[in-house]
Amino acid sequence: MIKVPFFPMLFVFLLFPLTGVAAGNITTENSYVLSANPKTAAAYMELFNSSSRDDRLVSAESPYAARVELHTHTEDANGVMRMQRLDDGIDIPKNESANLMPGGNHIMLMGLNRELQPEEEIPITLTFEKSAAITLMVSVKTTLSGEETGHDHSHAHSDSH
Ligand SMILES: [Cu+2]
Repeated sequence: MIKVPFFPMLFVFLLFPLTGVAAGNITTENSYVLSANPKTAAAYMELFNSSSRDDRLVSAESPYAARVELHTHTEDANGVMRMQRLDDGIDIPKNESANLMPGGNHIMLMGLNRELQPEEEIPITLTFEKSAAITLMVSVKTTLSGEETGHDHSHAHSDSH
């Protein structure tokens, strides 16, 4: 006689939300948002694919942004870094991470309906080709300008007051 496998129990367990960062086979770490100006911001994070199949981040959205696009940076002939939209999404190979970071791939939030405040958390929903969509709360780090350059500028502003 065949024993009843315990997998159904395991499956039910996995359906419980794990603090909102783990669902399906994609997990996120070290997520944060940098806002360059009142209308745009970029989200960065590490996406880890623990499944046995390649996956892909295909889109993202946030209730605070009119439009969210997946971007990368490419260097043009003059050595100037420019943002470029990734229409095919961002690959997350099996058992590997996709690292979204300043100067590289990022999630671009455009048309913010209000100015983001440092330390607040904003919801971003990620949609994948295969894994279930996840919504995570991403904290806003700073509102430094020039965040898209990938350099860690620490400008000494000479405010006259
Ligand atoms: Cu961008």
